[in-house]
Amino acid sequence: MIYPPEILESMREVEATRPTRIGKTFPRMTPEQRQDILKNFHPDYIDTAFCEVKVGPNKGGKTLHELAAVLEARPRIKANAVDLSDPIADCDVLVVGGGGAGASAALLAQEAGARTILVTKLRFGDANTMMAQGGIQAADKDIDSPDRHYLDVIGGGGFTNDPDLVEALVMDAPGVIAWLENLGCMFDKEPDGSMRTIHGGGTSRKRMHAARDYSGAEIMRTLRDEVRNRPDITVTEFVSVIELVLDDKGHVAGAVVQNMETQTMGYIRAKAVIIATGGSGRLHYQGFPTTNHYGATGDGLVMAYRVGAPLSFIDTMQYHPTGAAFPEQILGQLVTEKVRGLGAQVCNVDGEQFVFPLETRDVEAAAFIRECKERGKGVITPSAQPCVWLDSPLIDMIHGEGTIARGVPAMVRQYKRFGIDMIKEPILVYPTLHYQNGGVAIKADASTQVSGLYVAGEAAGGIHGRNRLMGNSLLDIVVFGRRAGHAAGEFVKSAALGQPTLAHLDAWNKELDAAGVDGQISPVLLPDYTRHA
Ligand code: MEZ
Repeated sequence: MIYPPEILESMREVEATRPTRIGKTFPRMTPEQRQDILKNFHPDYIDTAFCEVKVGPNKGGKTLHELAAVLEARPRIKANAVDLSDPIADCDVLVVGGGGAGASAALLAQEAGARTILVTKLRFGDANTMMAQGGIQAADKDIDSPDRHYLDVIGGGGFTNDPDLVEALVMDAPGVIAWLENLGCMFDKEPDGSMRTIHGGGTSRKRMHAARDYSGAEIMRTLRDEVRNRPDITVTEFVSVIELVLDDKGHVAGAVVQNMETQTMGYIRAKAVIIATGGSGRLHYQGFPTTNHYGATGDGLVMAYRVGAPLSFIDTMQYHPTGAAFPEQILGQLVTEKVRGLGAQVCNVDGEQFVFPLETRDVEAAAFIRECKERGKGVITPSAQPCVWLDSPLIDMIHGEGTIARGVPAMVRQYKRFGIDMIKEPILVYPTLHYQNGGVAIKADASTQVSGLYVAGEAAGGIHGRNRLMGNSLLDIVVFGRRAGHAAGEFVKSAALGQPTLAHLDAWNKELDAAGVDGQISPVLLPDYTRHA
């Protein structure tokens, strides 16, 4: 028990109301209430956080200042910096990124017969995939169907999603679960051997499949083992892609890579490139802490944008309602939605419920912000962080002793390190930057407007519209990773490369000059947390 006295006082209120709250969940909002709370309290609606894009395919559109800064930035290299006549490696398909989307893409590209190289700027598996806890959605039970899943995804996305992408997502989902299981992924099962599934925010059926609360790590382990077991896929770690190379006809022709340790650069020639570089939480939009891994700096968006690929939904980010708010050492880290899926309620400083625990993430996060900022009913931590209670002890009271320990063991351990026993004590949470809703615009085969360029996973945009539901990210990385790998593998069978060139960098610099933009340098590669005087 490490809560300071003023917080303990509020915790006693939560304990006092707990018996009266069992079986009495706060009602869901009406569609009108949802719209209202989003417009007034969701960070996506803070006008001053956004600006107009000045250059590139999205010119005239709107994005967050932090993303504009990296999109409208100068390249790391000049067009003549690398000898493109002497590649350091040659392949059919180059996969950029070592998370679940990249691994899935590499597997399918290899199965299509493509000579495949996967490069990743950190270790293979250092990715947001690894950080995803609560589960992966798939309508693979009799009580459910892909069309129900489809409606949930579209409703969760505010009816803005690209319908073709959603169709691909939900139709492939049952097959993806079977594929992963076949590769050795250990999903939670009921005693009769059937899949154990629970609800997530915005789901109309229990279709969240999990591996305890380390679902992403289990999926990543499975995919990484499979890639490693196929010797004809080359995996190179600690090598970042810093620019895409085109040929003289405008097709993608590989990439310039940089060794993260020695800084030496080289050209990898490829007939197709799959960007699977993940999200950009480490840009800390609007000053939010993040659940994202250390390398989530939006590099793929930057490089695809520079070769002319339009981006979609770059004016919306996902703030996961339950980021850890206390203790300070874990500020912003993920407290999985599974905790609410198992029955934990959300309470204010007086121990009162104020929101249905499984509203869609955008609405749930906005409700937390309203409770703290407008109603003044948040708890304030010693570091002045407003937050609300997540009443985790309810779970064992509803489902029986041992449910929390079995369901979210990693989370229990995380809090125990700081002297908090979430089985017996509630925990403090506040929205944290979790997911990049948008990204490079793709078609259902993960292709883009640039010939030979494919994008999968969090770097792609359109699947989730303006808000993603829990468990659809672990799903989309595999669905679109597989689709990208397959499509790129087929594409390269008839692709013929022309002369490789980086001339687009000169054109890009001229466009920046003409727009009067003298930006920073990107891709960022790694966040800079050093203090500058
Ligand atoms: O899909 C996600 O973002 C996810 C599984 C997160 C979580 O709350 O566990």
